[in-house]
Amino acid sequence: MGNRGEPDHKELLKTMLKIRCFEEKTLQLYRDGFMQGPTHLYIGQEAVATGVCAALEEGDLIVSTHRPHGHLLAKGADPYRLLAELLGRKDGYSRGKGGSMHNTCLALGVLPSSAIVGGGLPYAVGAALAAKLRGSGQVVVSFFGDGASNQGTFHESLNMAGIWRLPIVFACENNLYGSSTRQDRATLVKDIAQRATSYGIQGKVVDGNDVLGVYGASKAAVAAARQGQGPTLLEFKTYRWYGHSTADPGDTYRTPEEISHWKEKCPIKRFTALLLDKETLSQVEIDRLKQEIQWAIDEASRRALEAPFPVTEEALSDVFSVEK
Ligand SMILES: Cc1ncc(C[n+]2csc(CCOP(=O)(O)OP(=O)(O)O)c2C)c(N)n1
Ligand SMILES: [Mg+2]
Repeated sequence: MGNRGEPDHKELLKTMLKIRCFEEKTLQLYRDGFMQGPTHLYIGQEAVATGVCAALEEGDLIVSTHRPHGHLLAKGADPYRLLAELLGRKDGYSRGKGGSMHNTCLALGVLPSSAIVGGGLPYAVGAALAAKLRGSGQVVVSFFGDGASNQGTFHESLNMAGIWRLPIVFACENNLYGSSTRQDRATLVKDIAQRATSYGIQGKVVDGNDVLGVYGASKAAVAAARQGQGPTLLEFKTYRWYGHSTADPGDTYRTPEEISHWKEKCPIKRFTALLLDKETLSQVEIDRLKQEIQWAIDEASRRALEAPFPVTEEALSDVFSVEK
């Protein structure tokens, strides 16, 4: 998969299926009592992480959020190491001490993610400034939600990235809710992308359930960033199928009609229909792909459940702030 010419459609489907399958496994592990705390599922939003990351070059960087699994997998994370982290095992990306929301893999260009809503934007801007000063040619993507766009950090970050024309793409995943608050109760502008105007940068609304549309918009924004034209704010309209986290049933503030309306717009179903229609892949090939991914995730989960926990003696190593 590259960002020159057309993306590899089979790879795009594979990545979306991998994220879906991984998240279904995560939910099962949570329900079976193997995880220490709730986690935020990405099901329904797969096209965003997949399309955005497919538009990046290998050395480019991402900063994720409290809903990070999809972003990491799309950037090439190993499902085994990610599941190991979710289960608190020492093979995890943060050696079992970070859990779902704190995964880092510098080799893959995944900078530390944070549970602080809007907390990732300023250091994504810092990373973009570093890339510019070093002349590394890297582009940074900062993922965040609609809720985060009301944090001060969002506004300061867009302003600073704009005036310094930094190589960054702001990827806002508008899934209609910040926890249980509907976006239009918290934000009066119709489109969050409109806010780009305030900072003199480009803003664009994108159908976040259309992986090719996500890819196309991201590719253009990444190219502009790399060529020194500064940042773009992309707003991806999408929806999370499950509750805010596994601790939230998600059905007290959303109607069944709304949920089923968005399930109809499933990004995987939609892309699969397109591939079948264009005869890029046959139903048999798609079924085989799904089966292979399911086997790989089952195997990753089996290994992660057997993997050792970190030893007590290492409880304080790699921890940068310890209360005395
Ligand atoms: C600064 C801060 N405020 C509040 C919270 C609690 N919180 C966690 S996620 C969340 C909602 C975030 O909504 P959004 O940015 O739209 O992301 P989504 O969960 O929809 O992906 C809130 C309020 C937090 N983690 N950090
Ligand atoms: Mg949201």
